[in-house]
Amino acid sequence: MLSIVVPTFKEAGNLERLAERIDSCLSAVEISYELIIADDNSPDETPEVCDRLTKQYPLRLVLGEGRPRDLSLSVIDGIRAAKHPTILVMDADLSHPPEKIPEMLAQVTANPTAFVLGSRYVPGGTFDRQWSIWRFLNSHVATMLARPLVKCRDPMSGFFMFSKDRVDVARLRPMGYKIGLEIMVRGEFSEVVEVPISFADREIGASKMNLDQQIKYLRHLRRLYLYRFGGFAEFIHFGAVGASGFVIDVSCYYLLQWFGVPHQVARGISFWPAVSWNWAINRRMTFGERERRPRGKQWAEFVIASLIGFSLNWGIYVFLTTYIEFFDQWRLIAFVLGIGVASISNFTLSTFFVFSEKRAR
Ligand SMILES: Nc1nc2c(ncn2[C@@H]2O[C@H](COP(=O)(O)OP(=O)(O)O)[C@@H](O)[C@H]2O)c(=O)[nH]1
Ligand SMILES: [Mg+2]
Repeated sequence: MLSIVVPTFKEAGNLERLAERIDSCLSAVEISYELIIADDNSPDETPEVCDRLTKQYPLRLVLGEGRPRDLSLSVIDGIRAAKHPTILVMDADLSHPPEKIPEMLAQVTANPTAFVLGSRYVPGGTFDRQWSIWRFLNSHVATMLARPLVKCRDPMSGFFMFSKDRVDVARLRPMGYKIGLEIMVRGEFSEVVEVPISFADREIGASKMNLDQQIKYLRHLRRLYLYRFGGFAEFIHFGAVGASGFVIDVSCYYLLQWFGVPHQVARGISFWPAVSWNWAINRRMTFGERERRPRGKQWAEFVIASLIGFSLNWGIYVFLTTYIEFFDQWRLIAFVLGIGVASISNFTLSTFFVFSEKRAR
């Protein structure tokens, strides 16, 4: 009672071996299944090969329509088309060993609320050691970035199984490659169970992973962090952007003086590149999921919000150090309090006014 969804793009050369290996290990233990090839209109022999395989195996071809090609969206097409209550997703290139499917199915059967993941990074799991240092680093960093979102060792894995009723497919909003991560984060699972796998490098065809996909992954991550941590994720991001603006501010301040500009004037000028930088990055990234509005007006609003923040920052410092003995002795505390209140004010004004458009989830 298993629906196997395989996203494909230009995998004609792998399909026969894939179908054959899946069938031989599932018929041996009498697991009934369907194999859904979720293809994105590959410009190769995929339709012909599928036609031929349909006569031999319980295989169906589902084609992506009316959207740019996207691995995750193809998997969603496949899940929608699935007839059985349990879904398995795997790659077509035989990186994922079909022989592990019975073990994964046993786990889902034992606990239907679990998300079962084929994992390279638990004891017993392996991957091809021929990975270049670049590929290894890349995968490692990508994995670290996803760790706060899910409790598992291999959140990047594309080999996973779950009960369909744990996920509201209409609410998934993935992009790019990491559909497993998307489902883990947005589905209702009691736990992630990792089954060790030996990940093999593909022998036929080529990988479609590229820089474009990696940038998509970062955007996808941001979306998931917002979903999981909401405004708090925005606040942290906003703070990091603020810190980078501070660096620009200080650099300009010194650079201008180096060119002979008096320090009071330098202070007045350096604010502008810093605040413009903060505005631009917040517009593109921190609040990038929100609808955009015309630049000029929004920039002016952000400047006003920042000036209010700066006045608060300065006012608090002067007030505390002038009227309260304690703060006059511990000026740094007054300094930090000023920055703290100003950050909250800046963030509040930004989130409710300057970038007030509703966030898409
Ligand atoms: N439908 C669909 N499948 C894709 C797309 N890109 C990759 N795939 C499939 O997703 C699986 C994993 O892709 P692969 O290129 O092997 O990525 P890698 O394992 O990270 O190198 C393979 O079965 C690919 O054919 C796409 O844009 N659309
Ligand atoms: Mg692959």
